Amino acid sequence: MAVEVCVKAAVGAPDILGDCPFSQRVLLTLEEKKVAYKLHLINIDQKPQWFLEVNPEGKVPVIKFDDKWIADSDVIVGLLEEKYPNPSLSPPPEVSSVGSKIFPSFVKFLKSKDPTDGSEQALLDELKALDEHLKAKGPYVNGENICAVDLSLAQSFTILMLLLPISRIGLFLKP
Ligand SMILES: N[C@@H](CCC(=O)N[C@@H](CS)C(=O)NCC(=O)O)C(=O)O
Repeated sequence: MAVEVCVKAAVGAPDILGDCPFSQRVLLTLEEKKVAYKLHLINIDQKPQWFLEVNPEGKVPVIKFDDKWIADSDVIVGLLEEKYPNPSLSPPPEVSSVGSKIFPSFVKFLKSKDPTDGSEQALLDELKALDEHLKAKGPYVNGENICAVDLSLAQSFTILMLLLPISRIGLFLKP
Protein backbone atom coordinates (compact mmCIF):
# COMPACT_ATOMS: atom_id res chain seq x y z
CA MET A 1 0.00 0.00 0.00
CA ALA A 2 1.34 3.44 -0.95
CA VAL A 3 2.88 5.59 1.74
CA GLU A 4 1.04 8.87 2.29
CA VAL A 5 2.48 11.85 4.11
CA CYS A 6 0.92 15.05 5.42
CA VAL A 7 3.24 18.05 5.69
CA LYS A 8 2.84 21.75 6.24
CA ALA A 9 1.88 23.93 3.27
CA ALA A 10 3.37 27.41 2.98
CA VAL A 11 1.40 30.09 4.77
CA GLY A 12 -0.63 31.96 2.15
CA ALA A 13 0.46 29.52 -0.59
CA PRO A 14 -1.30 26.20 0.07
CA ASP A 15 0.11 24.58 -3.09
CA ILE A 16 3.75 24.74 -2.07
CA LEU A 17 5.79 23.19 0.72
CA GLY A 18 5.94 25.21 3.91
CA ASP A 19 8.65 25.98 6.41
CA CYS A 20 8.01 23.20 8.94
CA PRO A 21 11.43 21.69 9.70
CA PHE A 22 9.85 18.49 11.07
CA SER A 23 7.95 17.96 7.80
CA GLN A 24 11.05 18.73 5.77
CA ARG A 25 13.14 16.19 7.67
CA VAL A 26 10.60 13.45 6.97
CA LEU A 27 10.46 14.40 3.26
CA LEU A 28 14.26 14.43 3.02
CA THR A 29 14.36 10.96 4.58
CA LEU A 30 11.75 9.64 2.12
CA GLU A 31 13.67 11.18 -0.79
CA GLU A 32 17.03 9.80 0.33
CA LYS A 33 15.51 6.35 0.74
CA LYS A 34 13.72 6.69 -2.62
CA VAL A 35 10.39 5.71 -1.11
CA ALA A 36 7.43 6.62 -3.33
CA TYR A 37 4.79 8.58 -1.46
CA LYS A 38 1.63 10.57 -1.90
CA LEU A 39 2.01 14.11 -0.58
CA HIS A 40 -0.73 16.03 1.22
CA LEU A 41 0.06 19.71 1.79
CA ILE A 42 -1.85 20.76 4.89
CA ASN A 43 -2.86 24.36 5.42
CA ILE A 44 -2.40 24.47 9.18
CA ASP A 45 -4.51 27.60 9.50
CA GLN A 46 -7.42 25.73 7.97
CA LYS A 47 -6.87 22.05 8.62
CA PRO A 48 -9.10 19.80 6.53
CA GLN A 49 -11.62 17.73 8.45
CA TRP A 50 -10.26 14.40 7.11
CA PHE A 51 -6.81 15.33 8.44
CA LEU A 52 -8.16 16.10 11.92
CA GLU A 53 -10.03 12.80 11.86
CA VAL A 54 -6.89 10.77 11.15
CA ASN A 55 -4.74 12.92 13.43
CA PRO A 56 -6.76 14.65 16.17
CA GLU A 57 -3.65 16.36 17.60
CA GLY A 58 -3.54 18.25 14.32
CA LYS A 59 0.24 18.44 13.96
CA VAL A 60 2.28 17.72 10.88
CA PRO A 61 4.07 15.63 9.78
CA VAL A 62 2.03 12.45 9.87
CA ILE A 63 2.61 9.42 7.70
CA LYS A 64 0.37 6.54 6.68
CA PHE A 65 1.88 3.06 6.70
CA ASP A 66 -0.24 -0.04 6.24
CA ASP A 67 -3.45 1.98 6.71
CA LYS A 68 -2.29 3.49 10.02
CA TRP A 69 -1.42 7.16 10.50
CA ILE A 70 1.66 7.85 12.61
CA ALA A 71 2.72 11.23 14.02
CA ASP A 72 6.00 12.77 15.21
CA SER A 73 9.03 13.21 13.01
CA ASP A 74 11.40 11.28 15.33
CA VAL A 75 9.06 8.28 15.38
CA ILE A 76 8.49 8.52 11.61
CA VAL A 77 12.20 8.75 10.78
CA GLY A 78 12.88 5.74 13.07
CA LEU A 79 10.14 3.73 11.35
CA LEU A 80 11.40 4.66 7.90
CA GLU A 81 14.84 3.35 8.85
CA GLU A 82 13.28 0.12 10.07
CA LYS A 83 10.99 -0.42 7.08
CA TYR A 84 13.38 0.79 4.39
CA PRO A 85 16.84 -0.12 5.66
CA ASN A 86 18.52 0.50 2.28
CA PRO A 87 20.18 2.87 1.95
CA SER A 88 20.83 3.04 5.66
CA LEU A 89 20.85 6.55 7.07
CA SER A 90 22.06 5.37 10.50
CA PRO A 91 25.23 7.22 11.38
CA PRO A 92 28.29 5.35 12.61
CA PRO A 93 28.83 6.06 16.34
CA GLU A 94 31.87 8.28 15.73
CA VAL A 95 29.76 10.89 13.91
CA SER A 96 26.40 10.44 15.60
CA SER A 97 26.85 13.48 17.85
CA VAL A 98 28.48 15.83 15.33
CA GLY A 99 26.68 19.17 15.48
CA SER A 100 24.36 17.96 18.25
CA LYS A 101 25.09 20.99 20.45
CA ILE A 102 24.23 23.52 17.74
CA PHE A 103 20.51 23.54 18.37
CA PRO A 104 20.68 23.70 22.20
CA SER A 105 23.29 26.50 21.93
CA PHE A 106 21.03 28.34 19.55
CA VAL A 107 18.08 28.09 21.96
CA LYS A 108 20.30 29.38 24.79
CA PHE A 109 21.44 32.28 22.61
CA LEU A 110 17.85 33.13 21.63
CA LYS A 111 16.69 33.08 25.23
CA SER A 112 19.63 35.06 26.53
CA LYS A 113 18.87 38.55 27.73
CA ASP A 114 22.50 39.34 28.48
CA PRO A 115 24.72 39.96 25.42
CA THR A 116 27.84 39.37 27.52
CA ASP A 117 26.91 35.92 28.85
CA GLY A 118 28.91 34.08 26.17
CA SER A 119 25.91 32.39 24.55
CA GLU A 120 26.60 33.97 21.16
CA GLN A 121 30.24 32.86 21.25
CA ALA A 122 29.19 29.35 22.35
CA LEU A 123 26.89 29.10 19.32
CA LEU A 124 29.62 30.41 17.01
CA ASP A 125 32.06 27.84 18.45
CA GLU A 126 29.62 25.00 17.73
CA LEU A 127 29.07 26.24 14.17
CA LYS A 128 32.82 26.54 13.65
CA ALA A 129 33.39 23.02 14.97
CA LEU A 130 30.86 21.66 12.45
CA ASP A 131 32.44 23.69 9.67
CA GLU A 132 35.87 22.27 10.53
CA HIS A 133 34.51 18.73 10.69
CA LEU A 134 32.92 19.12 7.25
CA LYS A 135 36.07 20.65 5.77
CA ALA A 136 38.17 17.78 7.08
CA LYS A 137 35.79 14.87 6.57
CA GLY A 138 32.95 16.15 4.33
CA PRO A 139 31.12 16.78 2.20
CA TYR A 140 28.65 15.18 4.60
CA VAL A 141 29.05 14.54 8.30
CA ASN A 142 29.96 10.94 7.47
CA GLY A 143 32.09 11.70 4.42
CA GLU A 144 30.64 10.73 1.05
CA ASN A 145 27.45 9.22 2.48
CA ILE A 146 24.57 11.32 3.66
CA CYS A 147 23.09 10.11 6.96
CA ALA A 148 20.37 10.98 9.46
CA VAL A 149 22.69 13.45 11.22
CA ASP A 150 22.84 15.58 8.05
CA LEU A 151 19.06 15.54 7.74
CA SER A 152 18.63 16.44 11.36
CA LEU A 153 21.14 19.30 11.01
CA ALA A 154 19.25 20.48 7.92
CA GLN A 155 16.19 20.66 10.16
CA SER A 156 18.10 22.71 12.78
CA PHE A 157 19.45 25.05 10.13
CA THR A 158 15.97 25.64 8.73
CA ILE A 159 14.95 26.87 12.19
CA LEU A 160 18.14 28.92 12.57
CA MET A 161 17.62 30.60 9.21
CA LEU A 162 14.03 31.41 10.06
CA LEU A 163 14.72 32.80 13.53
CA LEU A 164 18.19 34.34 13.39
CA PRO A 165 17.20 37.41 11.36
CA ILE A 166 14.39 38.12 13.82
CA SER A 167 16.65 37.63 16.84
CA ARG A 168 19.27 39.92 15.30
CA ILE A 169 16.88 42.82 15.09
CA GLY A 170 15.94 42.20 18.66
CA LEU A 171 12.30 41.31 18.18
CA PHE A 172 12.44 37.76 19.43
CA LEU A 173 12.69 36.98 23.12
CA LYS A 174 15.23 39.74 23.65
CA PRO A 175 14.46 42.62 25.96
N1 LIG B 1 7.18 16.85 17.76
C1 LIG B 1 6.54 17.05 16.48
C2 LIG B 1 6.38 18.54 16.24
C3 LIG B 1 5.58 18.84 14.98
C4 LIG B 1 5.11 20.29 14.94
O1 LIG B 1 5.22 21.02 15.93
N2 LIG B 1 4.56 20.69 13.79
C5 LIG B 1 4.00 22.02 13.66
C6 LIG B 1 4.42 22.66 12.35
S1 LIG B 1 6.17 22.92 12.27
C7 LIG B 1 2.48 21.91 13.60
O2 LIG B 1 1.95 20.96 13.10
N3 LIG B 1 1.78 22.93 14.09
C8 LIG B 1 0.36 23.00 13.91
C9 LIG B 1 -0.40 22.98 15.19
O3 LIG B 1 0.23 22.75 16.24
O4 LIG B 1 -1.60 23.18 15.12
C10 LIG B 1 7.36 16.36 15.39
O5 LIG B 1 8.57 16.15 15.61
O6 LIG B 1 6.79 15.97 14.37
